[in-house]
Amino acid sequence: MSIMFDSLKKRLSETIKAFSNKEKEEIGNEEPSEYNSTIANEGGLNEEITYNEVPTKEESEPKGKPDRTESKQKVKISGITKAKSLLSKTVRLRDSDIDSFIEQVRMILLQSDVSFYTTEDIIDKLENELKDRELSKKNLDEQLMDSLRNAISDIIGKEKFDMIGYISEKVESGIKPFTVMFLGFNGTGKTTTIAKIAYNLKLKGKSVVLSASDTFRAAAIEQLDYHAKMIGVPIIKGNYGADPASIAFDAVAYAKAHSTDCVLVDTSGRQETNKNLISELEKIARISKPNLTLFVAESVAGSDLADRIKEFNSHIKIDGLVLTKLDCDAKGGNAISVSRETGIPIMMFGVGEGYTDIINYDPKIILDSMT
Ligand SMILES: Nc1nc2c(ncn2[C@@H]2O[C@H](COP(=O)(O)OP(=O)(O)OP(=O)(O)O)[C@@H](O)[C@H]2O)c(=O)[nH]1
Ligand SMILES: [Mg+2]
Repeated sequence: MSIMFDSLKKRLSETIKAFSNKEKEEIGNEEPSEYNSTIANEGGLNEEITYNEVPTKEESEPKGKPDRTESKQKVKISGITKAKSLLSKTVRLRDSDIDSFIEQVRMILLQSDVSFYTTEDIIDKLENELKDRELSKKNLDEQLMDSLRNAISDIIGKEKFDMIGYISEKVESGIKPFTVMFLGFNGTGKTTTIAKIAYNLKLKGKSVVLSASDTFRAAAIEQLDYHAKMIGVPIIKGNYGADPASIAFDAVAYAKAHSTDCVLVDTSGRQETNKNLISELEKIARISKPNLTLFVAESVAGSDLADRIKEFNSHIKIDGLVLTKLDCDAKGGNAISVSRETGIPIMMFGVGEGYTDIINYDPKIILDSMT
């Protein structure tokens, strides 16, 4: 099962195609003498404009942050240059055209739940990529897409994360048991993610014990028990209503007694606003002393996800995020911006309901899924 940001990918590529076709058409159809008046009209300028030679690099170099309004007042391409541009294989986009293209990209990103600040950062970088650049007419759309990829890549970075490798290394370096606690809102995929990680750890030869510390939700214990049996790992469980921290304590004690490599602690879903449930979580963390705390969130969550995680993180330090349900036609925005907004790295993606439907975080996957 692969990640699908289908609608975002489709919208971005359609926008880029339409824009580059329009540009190519205009370049092809315009006569040099008419070109300048088109620019004047598009810029909304009523005054008469004298067309000068193309400014030198020094002249056109923006001082500090580029002022779009100011740059619109300048007409960059003379009749002579346009004639050259008709013949040449390259084109330099007009500021007004870059503006309208960028505006469309901005809308698509915002509507796909990329946060406001991250969107603005991507837009700034895209603007810098496109401004004053000679682009080849032949594959204009590919170059625009490359520019967008570069802009997004700057935001999401290049670092991958290998969860199973990371845990294995820690265990081998003597941190044993290595305890991972899972938390998050209701129904985001915590228990399923635990099962997936247990399955993959076992596959890599690591021993695992599960802690059924969701003693609250109906059937939560049976759900984890079912996975434990399917995967073939032990589970420590109590009764419903039992103290979840004491179950986690028992699981860690079991791991110590049996020389088990990892303890995976399930917890019940909760909202960041519920003080009692948050303090219950603090107690589980205090008693089980997790080496890693993972927040499991749905990639389909809205654009307020980062703020909600930050609130959670102010009570319990979250080391990493797992974004689930990326197979459910997620808008994709959270995968781009949630890490930057919260300062917490995404470590894994859930991409289905099966044990193998989990993949390590890799920024290239995000880029390939949306551009
Ligand atoms: N399509 C898809 N479904 C998922 C994924 N992860 C979990 N699910 C499904 O989401 C539903 C909820 O998963 P759980 O693992 O029970 O979620 P939870 O966070 O433990 O839920 P609570 O304990 O009730 O808070 C189940 O039907 C899972 O099969 C995923 O990556 N993709
Ligand atoms: Mg659960």
